[in-house]
This record gives sequence, C-alpha cells and structure tokens, in this order.
Amino acid sequence: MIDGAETRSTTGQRSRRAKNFILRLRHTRLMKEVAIILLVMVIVFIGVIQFTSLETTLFYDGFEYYLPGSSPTPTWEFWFNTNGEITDTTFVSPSNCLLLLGSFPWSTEATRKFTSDSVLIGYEVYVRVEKVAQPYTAAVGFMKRVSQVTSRGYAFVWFRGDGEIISGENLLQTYVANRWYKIRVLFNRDERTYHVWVDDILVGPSIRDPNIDPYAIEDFTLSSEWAGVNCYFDDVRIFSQVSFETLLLKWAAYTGIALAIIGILDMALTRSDTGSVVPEPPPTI
Ligand SMILES: [Ca+2]
Repeated sequence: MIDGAETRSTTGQRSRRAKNFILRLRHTRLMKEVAIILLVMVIVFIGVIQFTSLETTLFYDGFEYYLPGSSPTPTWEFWFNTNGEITDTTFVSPSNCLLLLGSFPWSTEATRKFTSDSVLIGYEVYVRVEKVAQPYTAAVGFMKRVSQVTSRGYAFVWFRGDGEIISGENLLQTYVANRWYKIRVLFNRDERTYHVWVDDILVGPSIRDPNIDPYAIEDFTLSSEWAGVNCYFDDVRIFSQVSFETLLLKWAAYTGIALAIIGILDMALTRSDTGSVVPEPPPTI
C-alpha cells in the first residue's frame, strides 16, 4: 500500500512539473512573440513618422489674428516704403489678408525672418493685385538685406507690368487683376535651382538661381513693387523638406537597428526556453 501511494505521489509530481514546464514554455514564447510584435510596430511607427515629416512648416500666417487696419508687426518687418496694413476687403482664408502698397521708386516689403539649414526650403503664398501696371506690381521670394536701401532676392517670382508672372528670365504664365494666384516654390540650395508652381501646376521646373550664397537667406518677403498698385497676400507658408533619399537612408538605419534588437531578443529568449527545461528526477526504485 505504501509503495503504491509513493508511486502515485511521484507520478503526480511529474505531471505537475510537466504542466509547469509547458506553462513556462508557453509564457516565454508568448513574451517573445509579443516583444517581436511590439518592435515591428515601433519600426512601422518610426517609418510613418519619418515619411509624414517629409515637409515641415517653419512659419504660417493667414493674417487672421490681427485687426483690420493694424500692422502685422513685429511678426512682420516692413522695409523701404512702409505702407501696408491688414484688410478684410478680400482674403483667401477668412477673413483677413495683408495689403501692401509700394510706390516708385520704393517698394513696400513685408519680411519675415526665419532660420533653416535644410538643403530644400520653400514657400507658398496667395497673391492678388488690383491692377496690372508697369514696371512690376508684386513680387515674392527669399531675401537677404544687404544694405539700408537694397536687398538680395533668391528664388523670386515677379508679377510683371505686362501681365506676365516671371521668375529669372522665365515666363511662367499670364495674370489678370483682382484674381488670387497661389505661388509655390521649392528651392534646392545645394543645386541652386528651384521649381515654381502657379495654382498647383508646375510652370517653372529647375530654374537656376544666380546667387552664389543660397545659405545666406535670412527672410521671406512679400512686396508691392514700383507700379504703386494695391497688392494682397494671404496664407503665407515657409517650409523645409527632407529629400526622399535621406528618408530612405534614415528608414534603413532605423530598420537595421530594430532588426538587430529583434535578433538579440530572439536569441536571449530562445536560450531562456532551453534553460527553463526542468530535468526529470531519477526513477524511483
Ligand atoms: Ca486670411
């Protein structure tokens, strides 16, 4: 009777140990699977963040936070002729925009300082002029002040007095009075070339910028030129971009690190599986 009871007790212990072993094994494998799934999710998350950060807005102004009749200073700094104010007589984003009025021979420039060391920088702005007149009505672009009375433009777009929107020596398209035009420029400073879109249509691909110091840019400028015409500006955005190649390299680096972590984790947990095996007790004689 005693031998039989001991045999049943030993069998029960083995059964419990086997169950514990299976439970530990399942637990360890589950942990490994959860850890790997979490790491894969981290890779995907980093990738999504990377690719959605292709373009970063450095500055935006829809001129909504100023009162009509006021000056948008100190956010904007007025250069040369300083005739400008917020108005609600026309707009793109409701219900204000910026009105500037230059005069011969002094343009009114509203400039916004910004800093960026990105190779790719750009701007978007809506422009409307009250009349087409010589020599130029409106202009927008990157800028650097070079003296009390002069400034140097980069990747500039001009509304010329003959009804042409131009950039450099390039005719982009015609324009008319009292209509909003969306101007978008993307400037590659290393290549010293830029693209121009008007109303989201690429009308000026790969235009050469003549300046040899594109990283000297300090400002973005809106200008009512020498024609002395009311010029309106709205929804200004300055942005930087990361090139697709740079994103791919970053993505590859992050993925490589994550895969290495997964490999190390897999090895560690596999070793843990092996170490959790409970040795069978010697048979009872
Ligand atoms: Ca607005």
